[in-house]
Amino acid sequence: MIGKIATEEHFVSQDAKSYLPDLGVSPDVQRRIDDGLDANNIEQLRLPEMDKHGVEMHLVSLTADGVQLEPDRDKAVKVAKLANDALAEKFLARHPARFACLATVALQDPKAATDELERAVTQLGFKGALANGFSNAGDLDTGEYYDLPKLLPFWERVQDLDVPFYLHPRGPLNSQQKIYEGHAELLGPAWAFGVETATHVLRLITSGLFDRFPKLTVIIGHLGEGLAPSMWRAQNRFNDASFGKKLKKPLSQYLKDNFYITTSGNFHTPTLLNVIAEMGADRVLFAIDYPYERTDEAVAWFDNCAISDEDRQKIGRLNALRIFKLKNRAI
Ligand code: GRE
Ligand code: ZN
Repeated sequence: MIGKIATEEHFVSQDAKSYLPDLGVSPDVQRRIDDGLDANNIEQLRLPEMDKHGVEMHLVSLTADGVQLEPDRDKAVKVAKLANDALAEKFLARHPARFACLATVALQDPKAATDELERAVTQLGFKGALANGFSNAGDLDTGEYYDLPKLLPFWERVQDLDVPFYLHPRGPLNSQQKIYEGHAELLGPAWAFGVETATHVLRLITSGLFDRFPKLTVIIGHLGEGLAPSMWRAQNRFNDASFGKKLKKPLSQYLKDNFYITTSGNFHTPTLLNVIAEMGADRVLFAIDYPYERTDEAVAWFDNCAISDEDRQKIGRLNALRIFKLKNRAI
């Protein structure tokens, strides 16, 4: 398929390099993530790879853990602004037809994050925001999840601006890694990223956030971080054990009404078919997870997987045009 739009693609900015998790990435991945530091590398590495595989656009975001890892609120706010400026200058200004941007927001400071989201969308032309999981606030043992009441004005602004918010994974707080002891291989994207993000999503839903802001749109990657096949059971037990929490709709209905799920780093047809069955093809977006995943592998799978051509067009391009309000250029 030509004209694919990939929606969870990453870069790193100079000031956010220190927030990269130590996950032992290969020199090749390192070289590719570094392209955000040097605009020429975007032309030498990223764009040729996109061209070769029919990827028209990357929705680019600051890679994990990003400013979410910065416990100093003021510093997090500053680094977020600098990252957004670097993204605008190095990607968007130079190649506006090939890149669209998701803003970094320092949610340690909800007011500053709200202002920065507004600046990024209205002044820089960004299409939404992305955060890498909970924010450290004050120190590295303090994690703030986004169902906290102080985040409500931020969510209200996300809804008012009518832009999506991408909840990208990060690993669990240091104090909550007991279950991974002796299993560092499970702490990162292999497992813990998904558990952390799926639980965060359920916190958002059961907090009533989407009853308050029914038009909010949240995107999650990795074919739903395991959520889609778990919703029936979660609902069944939630009915008996909701601890007084009252929601207007079943849990799975919020997933259908308020969430989009991307294919980032999960190129597996049975899982995709399950997500389509639970959510509908209008709620699924193509993503690679550049540079952590290989474009050739993602595309060889997506272009040939057993879905209808109509669904492939929706997932590969049309849904992204709609929700990010991108210009539909002739392809
Ligand atoms: C990701 O963005 O999903 C990711 C990282 C770091 C390592 C691996 C990975 O941010 O998949
Ligand atoms: Zn990613």
